[in-house]
Amino acid sequence: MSEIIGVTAREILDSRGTPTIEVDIVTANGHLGRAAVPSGASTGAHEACELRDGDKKRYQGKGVQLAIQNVKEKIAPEILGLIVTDQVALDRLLINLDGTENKTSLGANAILGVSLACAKAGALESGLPLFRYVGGSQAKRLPVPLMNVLNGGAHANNGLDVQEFMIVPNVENSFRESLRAGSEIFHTLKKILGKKGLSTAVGDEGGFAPKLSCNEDALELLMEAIDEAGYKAGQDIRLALDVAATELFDGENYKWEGKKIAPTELLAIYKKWSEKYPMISIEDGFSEDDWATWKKSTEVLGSKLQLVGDDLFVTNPKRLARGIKENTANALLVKVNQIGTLSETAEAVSLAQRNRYRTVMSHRSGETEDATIADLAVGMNCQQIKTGSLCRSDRTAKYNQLLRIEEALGGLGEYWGAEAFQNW
Ligand code: 2PG
Ligand code: MG
Repeated sequence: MSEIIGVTAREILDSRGTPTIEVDIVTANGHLGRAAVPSGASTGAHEACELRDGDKKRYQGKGVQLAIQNVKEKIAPEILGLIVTDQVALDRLLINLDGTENKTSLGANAILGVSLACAKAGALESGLPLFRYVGGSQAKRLPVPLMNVLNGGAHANNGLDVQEFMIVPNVENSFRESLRAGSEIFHTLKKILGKKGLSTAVGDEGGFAPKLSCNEDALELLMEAIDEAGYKAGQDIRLALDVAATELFDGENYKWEGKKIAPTELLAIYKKWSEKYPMISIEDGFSEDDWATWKKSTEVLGSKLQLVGDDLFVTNPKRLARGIKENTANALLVKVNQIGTLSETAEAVSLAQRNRYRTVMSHRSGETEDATIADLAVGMNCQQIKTGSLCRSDRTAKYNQLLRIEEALGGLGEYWGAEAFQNW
Protein backbone atom coordinates (compact mmCIF):
# COMPACT_ATOMS: atom_id res chain seq x y z
CA MET A 1 0.00 0.00 0.00
CA SER A 2 1.40 3.36 -0.96
CA GLU A 3 1.44 6.73 0.74
CA ILE A 4 -0.49 9.91 0.10
CA ILE A 5 1.54 12.19 -2.15
CA GLY A 6 -1.04 14.79 -3.14
CA VAL A 7 -3.97 16.55 -1.50
CA THR A 8 -6.07 19.28 -3.03
CA ALA A 9 -9.50 20.82 -2.64
CA ARG A 10 -11.81 22.95 -4.77
CA GLU A 11 -15.10 24.78 -4.57
CA ILE A 12 -17.88 23.12 -6.60
CA LEU A 13 -21.67 23.55 -6.70
CA ASP A 14 -24.17 21.27 -5.03
CA SER A 15 -27.69 20.35 -6.20
CA ARG A 16 -29.12 23.62 -4.87
CA GLY A 17 -26.45 25.63 -6.67
CA THR A 18 -24.69 26.37 -3.39
CA PRO A 19 -20.90 25.98 -3.08
CA THR A 20 -19.47 22.91 -1.42
CA ILE A 21 -16.03 21.39 -1.10
CA GLU A 22 -14.54 18.58 -3.18
CA VAL A 23 -11.26 16.96 -2.15
CA ASP A 24 -8.76 14.94 -4.21
CA ILE A 25 -6.20 12.60 -2.71
CA VAL A 26 -3.46 11.08 -4.85
CA THR A 27 -1.29 8.10 -3.87
CA ALA A 28 2.26 7.19 -4.84
CA ASN A 29 0.86 4.37 -6.97
CA GLY A 30 -1.09 6.94 -8.96
CA HIS A 31 -4.59 6.38 -7.60
CA LEU A 32 -6.97 9.33 -7.21
CA GLY A 33 -9.68 9.36 -4.54
CA ARG A 34 -12.24 12.15 -4.92
CA ALA A 35 -15.09 13.06 -2.58
CA ALA A 36 -17.66 15.88 -2.52
CA VAL A 37 -19.35 16.95 0.70
CA PRO A 38 -23.16 17.27 1.02
CA SER A 39 -25.05 19.95 2.95
CA GLY A 40 -28.34 20.08 4.88
CA ALA A 41 -31.15 22.65 5.06
CA SER A 42 -32.94 21.40 8.17
CA THR A 43 -29.75 21.00 10.16
CA GLY A 44 -29.61 19.94 13.80
CA ALA A 45 -28.06 22.26 16.37
CA HIS A 46 -25.76 19.45 17.52
CA GLU A 47 -24.27 18.66 14.12
CA ALA A 48 -20.57 19.09 13.43
CA CYS A 49 -19.71 22.53 12.06
CA GLU A 50 -20.07 23.30 8.36
CA LEU A 51 -17.49 26.01 7.78
CA ARG A 52 -18.66 28.76 5.41
CA ASP A 53 -16.85 31.98 4.56
CA GLY A 54 -19.58 34.42 5.56
CA ASP A 55 -18.31 36.89 2.95
CA LYS A 56 -21.61 38.35 1.70
CA LYS A 57 -19.97 39.49 -1.54
CA ARG A 58 -19.32 35.87 -2.60
CA TYR A 59 -22.15 33.35 -2.97
CA GLN A 60 -24.20 35.24 -0.37
CA GLY A 61 -21.73 34.26 2.33
CA LYS A 62 -21.87 30.55 1.49
CA GLY A 63 -18.45 30.16 -0.12
CA VAL A 64 -16.12 27.48 1.23
CA GLN A 65 -12.74 29.09 0.56
CA LEU A 66 -11.77 28.92 4.24
CA ALA A 67 -12.44 25.17 4.36
CA ILE A 68 -10.37 24.76 1.19
CA GLN A 69 -7.55 26.77 2.69
CA ASN A 70 -7.67 24.53 5.77
CA VAL A 71 -7.32 21.42 3.59
CA LYS A 72 -4.43 22.84 1.59
CA GLU A 73 -2.49 24.63 4.32
CA LYS A 74 -3.30 22.85 7.57
CA ILE A 75 -4.36 19.30 6.73
CA ALA A 76 -2.25 18.45 3.67
CA PRO A 77 1.18 18.95 5.34
CA GLU A 78 0.11 16.60 8.15
CA ILE A 79 -1.18 13.74 6.01
CA LEU A 80 1.33 13.70 3.15
CA GLY A 81 3.32 10.49 3.54
CA LEU A 82 0.63 8.60 5.46
CA ILE A 83 -0.27 5.15 4.14
CA VAL A 84 -3.58 5.72 2.40
CA THR A 85 -5.26 2.62 3.82
CA ASP A 86 -4.59 3.66 7.43
CA GLN A 87 -8.09 5.19 7.62
CA VAL A 88 -8.52 5.06 11.39
CA ALA A 89 -5.12 6.70 11.95
CA LEU A 90 -5.91 9.38 9.38
CA ASP A 91 -9.31 10.14 10.91
CA ARG A 92 -7.81 10.27 14.40
CA LEU A 93 -5.15 12.65 13.14
CA LEU A 94 -7.83 14.91 11.61
CA ILE A 95 -9.86 14.92 14.83
CA ASN A 96 -6.80 15.80 16.92
CA LEU A 97 -5.60 18.42 14.48
CA ASP A 98 -8.98 20.12 14.74
CA GLY A 99 -9.08 19.73 18.49
CA THR A 100 -12.66 20.94 19.05
CA GLU A 101 -15.81 19.04 20.04
CA ASN A 102 -17.76 19.91 16.88
CA LYS A 103 -14.94 20.42 14.37
CA THR A 104 -15.33 24.19 14.43
CA SER A 105 -11.65 24.85 13.91
CA LEU A 106 -10.98 23.19 10.53
CA GLY A 107 -14.64 22.69 9.58
CA ALA A 108 -16.36 19.30 9.36
CA ASN A 109 -16.80 19.86 5.62
CA ALA A 110 -13.02 20.17 5.16
CA ILE A 111 -12.37 17.13 7.37
CA LEU A 112 -15.06 14.94 5.80
CA GLY A 113 -13.87 15.68 2.28
CA VAL A 114 -10.40 14.46 3.22
CA SER A 115 -11.67 11.45 5.15
CA LEU A 116 -13.90 10.20 2.31
CA ALA A 117 -11.39 10.97 -0.45
CA CYS A 118 -8.85 8.94 1.48
CA ALA A 119 -11.28 6.00 1.76
CA LYS A 120 -11.91 6.11 -1.97
CA ALA A 121 -8.20 6.23 -2.76
CA GLY A 122 -7.66 3.38 -0.27
CA ALA A 123 -10.26 1.27 -2.06
CA LEU A 124 -8.57 1.84 -5.42
CA GLU A 125 -5.20 1.08 -3.88
CA SER A 126 -6.61 -2.20 -2.55
CA GLY A 127 -8.17 -3.10 -5.88
CA LEU A 128 -11.61 -3.33 -4.27
CA PRO A 129 -14.94 -1.62 -4.86
CA LEU A 130 -15.63 0.86 -2.04
CA PHE A 131 -18.41 -1.20 -0.44
CA ARG A 132 -16.03 -4.17 -0.19
CA TYR A 133 -13.16 -2.06 1.08
CA VAL A 134 -15.37 -0.65 3.84
CA GLY A 135 -17.38 -3.80 4.59
CA GLY A 136 -15.02 -6.70 3.88
CA SER A 137 -15.71 -9.96 2.14
CA GLN A 138 -19.14 -10.43 3.75
CA ALA A 139 -20.66 -7.14 2.57
CA LYS A 140 -23.53 -8.31 0.39
CA ARG A 141 -26.85 -6.87 1.53
CA LEU A 142 -28.73 -4.17 -0.38
CA PRO A 143 -30.63 -1.64 1.75
CA VAL A 144 -34.34 -0.90 1.48
CA PRO A 145 -34.82 2.63 0.10
CA LEU A 146 -37.04 5.18 1.84
CA MET A 147 -38.14 7.23 -1.18
CA ASN A 148 -39.15 10.82 -0.62
CA VAL A 149 -41.76 11.43 -3.32
CA LEU A 150 -43.60 14.37 -1.70
CA ASN A 151 -41.54 17.23 -0.27
CA GLY A 152 -42.57 19.84 2.29
CA GLY A 153 -41.01 21.65 5.25
CA ALA A 154 -37.65 23.32 4.61
CA HIS A 155 -37.28 21.53 1.24
CA ALA A 156 -40.22 23.21 -0.51
CA ASN A 157 -42.38 26.34 -0.27
CA ASN A 158 -45.77 24.63 -0.31
CA GLY A 159 -46.58 25.14 3.36
CA LEU A 160 -46.69 21.44 4.30
CA ASP A 161 -45.36 20.95 7.84
CA VAL A 162 -44.01 17.44 7.29
CA GLN A 163 -40.72 17.58 5.38
CA GLU A 164 -40.75 14.16 3.70
CA PHE A 165 -43.53 11.77 2.69
CA MET A 166 -41.85 8.54 1.67
CA ILE A 167 -42.75 5.22 0.09
CA VAL A 168 -40.90 2.09 1.19
CA PRO A 169 -40.89 -0.73 -1.37
CA ASN A 170 -40.30 -4.40 -0.72
CA VAL A 171 -41.06 -6.05 -4.05
CA GLU A 172 -39.96 -9.53 -5.13
CA ASN A 173 -37.31 -9.40 -2.43
CA SER A 174 -35.09 -7.48 -4.81
CA PHE A 175 -33.54 -4.01 -4.81
CA ARG A 176 -33.93 -3.67 -8.57
CA GLU A 177 -37.63 -4.54 -8.53
CA SER A 178 -38.25 -2.38 -5.48
CA LEU A 179 -36.60 0.53 -7.29
CA ARG A 180 -38.82 -0.09 -10.30
CA ALA A 181 -41.91 -0.05 -8.08
CA GLY A 182 -40.79 3.26 -6.57
CA SER A 183 -40.29 4.79 -10.00
CA GLU A 184 -43.67 3.55 -11.28
CA ILE A 185 -45.46 4.96 -8.24
CA PHE A 186 -43.59 8.26 -8.64
CA HIS A 187 -44.72 8.59 -12.26
CA THR A 188 -48.27 7.56 -11.39
CA LEU A 189 -48.30 10.21 -8.66
CA LYS A 190 -47.26 12.77 -11.25
CA LYS A 191 -50.27 11.87 -13.41
CA ILE A 192 -52.64 12.04 -10.45
CA LEU A 193 -51.32 15.46 -9.44
CA GLY A 194 -51.71 16.68 -13.01
CA LYS A 195 -55.32 15.46 -13.19
CA LYS A 196 -56.13 17.24 -9.95
CA GLY A 197 -54.62 20.46 -11.28
CA LEU A 198 -51.83 20.35 -8.71
CA SER A 199 -48.24 21.33 -9.36
CA THR A 200 -45.77 18.67 -10.47
CA ALA A 201 -42.74 20.87 -9.83
CA VAL A 202 -40.27 19.21 -7.49
CA GLY A 203 -38.61 20.22 -4.22
CA ASP A 204 -34.97 19.96 -3.13
CA GLU A 205 -34.93 16.15 -2.97
CA GLY A 206 -36.76 15.59 -6.25
CA GLY A 207 -40.16 14.83 -4.71
CA PHE A 208 -43.27 16.71 -5.85
CA ALA A 209 -44.17 19.77 -3.84
CA PRO A 210 -47.86 20.55 -4.48
CA LYS A 211 -49.86 22.93 -2.30
CA LEU A 212 -52.18 20.72 -0.25
CA SER A 213 -54.69 21.76 2.37
CA CYS A 214 -53.35 19.49 5.11
CA ASN A 215 -50.59 16.97 5.83
CA GLU A 216 -52.93 14.02 5.66
CA ASP A 217 -53.85 14.84 2.05
CA ALA A 218 -50.28 13.85 1.17
CA LEU A 219 -50.78 10.41 2.72
CA GLU A 220 -54.02 9.98 0.77
CA LEU A 221 -52.22 10.91 -2.45
CA LEU A 222 -49.54 8.30 -1.78
CA MET A 223 -52.17 5.63 -1.15
CA GLU A 224 -53.91 6.53 -4.41
CA ALA A 225 -50.67 6.42 -6.39
CA ILE A 226 -49.62 3.06 -4.93
CA ASP A 227 -52.98 1.55 -5.80
CA GLU A 228 -53.16 3.04 -9.29
CA ALA A 229 -49.62 1.84 -10.06
CA GLY A 230 -50.78 -1.69 -9.30
CA TYR A 231 -49.08 -2.25 -5.95
CA LYS A 232 -50.53 -3.21 -2.60
CA ALA A 233 -50.08 -0.71 0.20
CA GLY A 234 -49.31 -2.57 3.40
CA GLN A 235 -47.92 -5.51 1.47
CA ASP A 236 -45.47 -4.38 -1.25
CA ILE A 237 -45.24 -0.77 -0.17
CA ARG A 238 -45.35 0.96 3.18
CA LEU A 239 -45.22 4.62 4.13
CA ALA A 240 -42.62 6.58 6.06
CA LEU A 241 -42.29 10.19 7.23
CA ASP A 242 -39.54 12.56 8.14
CA VAL A 243 -41.37 15.23 10.08
CA ALA A 244 -38.14 17.16 10.80
CA ALA A 245 -40.00 18.43 13.87
CA THR A 246 -37.07 20.50 15.18
CA GLU A 247 -38.14 23.01 12.53
CA LEU A 248 -41.68 23.13 14.00
CA PHE A 249 -40.85 23.45 17.71
CA ASP A 250 -40.86 26.72 19.65
CA GLY A 251 -39.62 25.20 22.91
CA GLU A 252 -43.13 24.33 24.09
CA ASN A 253 -45.45 23.61 21.18
CA TYR A 254 -45.28 22.41 17.59
CA LYS A 255 -46.45 24.46 14.60
CA TRP A 256 -49.04 22.35 12.78
CA GLU A 257 -51.40 23.40 9.99
CA GLY A 258 -51.45 27.02 11.02
CA LYS A 259 -51.95 26.31 14.73
CA LYS A 260 -49.76 25.49 17.71
CA ILE A 261 -50.28 22.07 19.21
CA ALA A 262 -48.90 20.40 22.33
CA PRO A 263 -46.37 17.54 21.99
CA THR A 264 -49.00 15.05 23.19
CA GLU A 265 -51.40 16.18 20.45
CA LEU A 266 -48.72 15.58 17.84
CA LEU A 267 -48.09 12.15 19.29
CA ALA A 268 -51.83 11.43 19.03
CA ILE A 269 -51.73 12.34 15.32
CA TYR A 270 -48.88 9.87 14.71
CA LYS A 271 -50.79 7.21 16.59
CA LYS A 272 -53.92 7.80 14.52
CA TRP A 273 -51.94 7.74 11.27
CA SER A 274 -50.13 4.57 12.23
CA GLU A 275 -53.52 2.89 12.72
CA LYS A 276 -55.08 4.27 9.55
CA TYR A 277 -52.16 3.95 7.09
CA PRO A 278 -49.50 1.27 6.50
CA MET A 279 -46.91 3.41 8.25
CA ILE A 280 -43.58 1.76 9.03
CA SER A 281 -41.24 4.57 10.05
CA ILE A 282 -41.31 8.10 11.47
CA GLU A 283 -38.12 10.16 11.59
CA ASP A 284 -37.68 13.19 13.85
CA GLY A 285 -41.29 13.11 15.04
CA PHE A 286 -40.19 15.46 17.81
CA SER A 287 -37.57 18.13 18.25
CA GLU A 288 -33.86 17.48 18.82
CA ASP A 289 -33.93 18.42 22.51
CA ASP A 290 -37.46 17.32 23.36
CA TRP A 291 -36.14 14.12 24.97
CA ALA A 292 -39.20 13.78 27.21
CA THR A 293 -41.69 13.46 24.33
CA TRP A 294 -39.25 11.36 22.32
CA LYS A 295 -39.10 8.89 25.21
CA LYS A 296 -42.87 8.89 25.65
CA SER A 297 -43.41 8.33 21.93
CA THR A 298 -41.02 5.38 22.03
CA GLU A 299 -43.10 3.85 24.84
CA VAL A 300 -46.35 4.40 22.97
CA LEU A 301 -45.32 3.66 19.35
CA GLY A 302 -41.91 1.99 19.52
CA SER A 303 -43.13 -1.60 19.38
CA LYS A 304 -45.11 -0.93 16.21
CA LEU A 305 -43.15 1.76 14.41
CA GLN A 306 -39.56 2.48 13.54
CA LEU A 307 -38.70 5.80 15.22
CA VAL A 308 -35.62 7.31 13.62
CA GLY A 309 -33.38 9.85 15.36
CA ASP A 310 -31.83 12.34 12.94
CA ASP A 311 -31.45 15.78 14.60
CA LEU A 312 -31.84 13.90 17.87
CA PHE A 313 -28.66 11.82 17.44
CA VAL A 314 -26.77 13.67 14.65
CA THR A 315 -24.78 10.47 13.95
CA ASN A 316 -22.94 11.19 17.19
CA PRO A 317 -22.04 8.12 19.28
CA LYS A 318 -22.41 10.19 22.48
CA ARG A 319 -25.95 11.32 21.76
CA LEU A 320 -26.87 7.86 20.50
CA ALA A 321 -25.51 6.33 23.73
CA ARG A 322 -27.91 8.54 25.70
CA GLY A 323 -30.80 7.40 23.51
CA ILE A 324 -29.91 3.75 24.05
CA LYS A 325 -29.60 4.25 27.81
CA GLU A 326 -32.92 6.07 28.03
CA ASN A 327 -34.83 3.77 25.65
CA THR A 328 -35.40 6.61 23.22
CA ALA A 329 -36.05 5.99 19.50
CA ASN A 330 -35.16 2.65 17.92
CA ALA A 331 -33.26 3.61 14.76
CA LEU A 332 -30.38 5.87 13.75
CA LEU A 333 -30.23 8.12 10.71
CA VAL A 334 -26.64 8.11 9.45
CA LYS A 335 -25.28 11.25 7.81
CA VAL A 336 -21.54 11.41 7.26
CA ASN A 337 -21.38 15.19 7.42
CA GLN A 338 -23.17 15.39 10.77
CA ILE A 339 -20.13 13.84 12.43
CA GLY A 340 -17.32 14.51 9.95
CA THR A 341 -15.17 11.40 9.51
CA LEU A 342 -15.70 7.91 8.10
CA SER A 343 -14.39 6.28 11.30
CA GLU A 344 -16.78 8.13 13.60
CA THR A 345 -19.65 7.29 11.23
CA ALA A 346 -18.69 3.62 11.43
CA GLU A 347 -18.53 3.89 15.21
CA ALA A 348 -22.06 5.31 15.41
CA VAL A 349 -23.39 2.61 13.06
CA SER A 350 -21.71 -0.13 15.04
CA LEU A 351 -23.02 1.20 18.37
CA ALA A 352 -26.54 1.29 16.92
CA GLN A 353 -26.31 -2.22 15.50
CA ARG A 354 -24.91 -3.72 18.70
CA ASN A 355 -27.91 -2.30 20.51
CA ARG A 356 -30.44 -3.44 17.94
CA TYR A 357 -31.17 0.03 16.62
CA ARG A 358 -31.84 -0.05 12.88
CA THR A 359 -29.56 2.08 10.72
CA VAL A 360 -30.62 4.28 7.79
CA MET A 361 -27.78 5.66 5.66
CA SER A 362 -28.83 9.10 4.45
CA HIS A 363 -28.13 11.83 1.92
CA ARG A 364 -28.54 15.56 2.66
CA SER A 365 -31.01 17.82 0.89
CA GLY A 366 -28.00 19.51 -0.74
CA GLU A 367 -26.20 16.72 -2.64
CA THR A 368 -23.80 16.24 -5.51
CA GLU A 369 -23.09 13.56 -8.09
CA ASP A 370 -20.96 11.79 -5.48
CA ALA A 371 -22.61 8.44 -4.70
CA THR A 372 -20.37 7.34 -1.82
CA ILE A 373 -23.28 6.75 0.57
CA ALA A 374 -24.57 3.89 -1.61
CA ASP A 375 -21.33 2.00 -1.02
CA LEU A 376 -21.29 2.95 2.65
CA ALA A 377 -24.84 1.64 3.13
CA VAL A 378 -23.80 -1.78 1.83
CA GLY A 379 -20.35 -1.71 3.42
CA MET A 380 -21.72 -0.81 6.84
CA ASN A 381 -24.61 -3.25 6.53
CA CYS A 382 -27.28 -0.59 6.98
CA GLN A 383 -30.76 -2.03 6.64
CA GLN A 384 -32.10 1.04 4.87
CA ILE A 385 -31.04 4.02 2.79
CA LYS A 386 -32.72 7.40 2.41
CA THR A 387 -31.64 9.15 -0.77
CA GLY A 388 -34.63 11.08 -2.01
CA SER A 389 -36.97 10.80 -4.91
CA LEU A 390 -36.89 8.95 -8.24
CA CYS A 391 -35.67 11.86 -10.33
CA ARG A 392 -32.76 14.35 -10.37
CA SER A 393 -29.27 12.94 -10.87
CA ASP A 394 -28.07 13.96 -7.40
CA ARG A 395 -30.65 11.47 -6.02
CA THR A 396 -30.68 8.78 -8.74
CA ALA A 397 -26.85 8.61 -8.71
CA LYS A 398 -27.12 6.72 -5.41
CA TYR A 399 -29.84 4.36 -6.66
CA ASN A 400 -27.83 3.74 -9.81
CA GLN A 401 -24.74 2.90 -7.79
CA LEU A 402 -26.79 0.41 -5.75
CA LEU A 403 -27.87 -1.20 -9.02
CA ARG A 404 -24.21 -1.55 -9.97
CA ILE A 405 -23.37 -3.06 -6.60
CA GLU A 406 -26.30 -5.49 -6.91
CA GLU A 407 -25.01 -6.48 -10.34
CA ALA A 408 -21.43 -6.88 -9.08
CA LEU A 409 -22.64 -9.18 -6.31
CA GLY A 410 -24.33 -11.35 -8.91
CA GLY A 411 -26.60 -13.99 -7.42
CA LEU A 412 -24.91 -13.56 -4.04
CA GLY A 413 -26.42 -10.19 -3.21
CA GLU A 414 -29.37 -10.12 -0.82
CA TYR A 415 -32.05 -7.50 -0.40
CA TRP A 416 -32.67 -6.56 3.23
CA GLY A 417 -36.40 -6.59 2.44
CA ALA A 418 -38.80 -7.25 5.31
CA GLU A 419 -35.93 -8.03 7.65
CA ALA A 420 -34.87 -4.39 7.44
CA PHE A 421 -37.66 -3.58 9.85
CA GLN A 422 -38.75 -4.75 13.25
CA ASN A 423 -42.18 -5.57 11.87
CA TRP A 424 -42.69 -5.15 8.16
C1 2PG B 1 -33.20 15.14 6.74
C2 2PG B 1 -32.37 15.61 5.58
C3 2PG B 1 -32.28 14.67 4.41
P1 2PG B 1 -31.46 17.99 5.41
O1 2PG B 1 -33.77 15.95 7.48
O2 2PG B 1 -33.25 13.95 7.01
O3 2PG B 1 -33.50 14.27 3.90
O4 2PG B 1 -32.64 16.91 5.21
O5 2PG B 1 -30.29 17.51 4.67
O6 2PG B 1 -32.04 19.28 4.88
O7 2PG B 1 -31.21 18.06 6.88
MG1 MG C 1 -34.34 14.17 8.88
